[in-house]
Amino acid sequence: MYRQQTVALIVPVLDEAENIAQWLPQVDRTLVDEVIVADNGSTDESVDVARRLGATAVIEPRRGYGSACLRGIAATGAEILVFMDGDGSDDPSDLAAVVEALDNPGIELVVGSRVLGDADPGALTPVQRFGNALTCELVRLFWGVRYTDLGPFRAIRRRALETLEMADPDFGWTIEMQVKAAQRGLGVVEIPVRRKRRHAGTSKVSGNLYGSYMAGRRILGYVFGAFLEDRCPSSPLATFFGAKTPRRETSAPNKTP
Ligand SMILES: Nc1nc2c(ncn2[C@@H]2O[C@H](COP(=O)(O)OP(=O)(O)OP(=O)(O)O)[C@@H](O)[C@H]2O)c(=O)[nH]1
Ligand SMILES: [Mg+2]
Repeated sequence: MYRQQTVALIVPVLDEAENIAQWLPQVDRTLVDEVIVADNGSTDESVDVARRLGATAVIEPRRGYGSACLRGIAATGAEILVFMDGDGSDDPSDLAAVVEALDNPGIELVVGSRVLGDADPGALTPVQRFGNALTCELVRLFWGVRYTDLGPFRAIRRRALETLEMADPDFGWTIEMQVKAAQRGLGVVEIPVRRKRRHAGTSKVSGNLYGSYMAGRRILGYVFGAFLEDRCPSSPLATFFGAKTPRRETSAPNKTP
């Protein structure tokens, strides 16, 4: 049972003080051993608010969503890691279902799908829905694994995460985890989660065209890059698309020099 293992909730934030004050008190602390707020460069009170409300706050000098997640992982030894957005758009009442799904036999990664769950009006933009559907279809075509979403609310066993050698410092983080899980044949399940609109503050990604464009480019670049590295590793196109996936032969265990 998952509760016999230690659980950390890791939440990357950038200027979300008002939102942290809203969602953090709603986290059922019987479900998680620690809440880690991973901040990189907030100019508001995010760190102070998180600490005051009982979370561990860690500061990552490198910018980017993935960098913050990596810092959060480094700050804990927990055996189960749960990730959630810090703007109040994920619902902490879904936490139990996300972690409990790890109790299903063979499951190592649980992805909370905002497409399968109820999304409040405007919580997922048309661009986000289209980008998600396109990306998931490409992952199905390239690696045969069906996802419906690249949602940030997810849980993974630490030992599985370590095999993925996560590297994306930015918004390629979620797709990197899902593609690598597919490539390595991890046990994956999606469960429905609710998606709300951000509680307060400013969108850094899907709420503006530039953010959406940059995230979309990064995500699709990752998928094509990983596919090319799989199928034709020496192709310069693989580098062009900016894939971060380590080549399989370099990460193969027990390889003699
Ligand atoms: N640590 C860190 N967190 C970030 C960074 N950029 C965004 N975030 C956080 O990542 C989460 C998702 O970013 P959002 O701005 O909500 O992006 P979105 O969900 O696509 O857009 P909206 O919810 O519509 O505003 C939020 O918790 C942000 O605070 C970053 O560079 N570093
Ligand atoms: Mg958001």
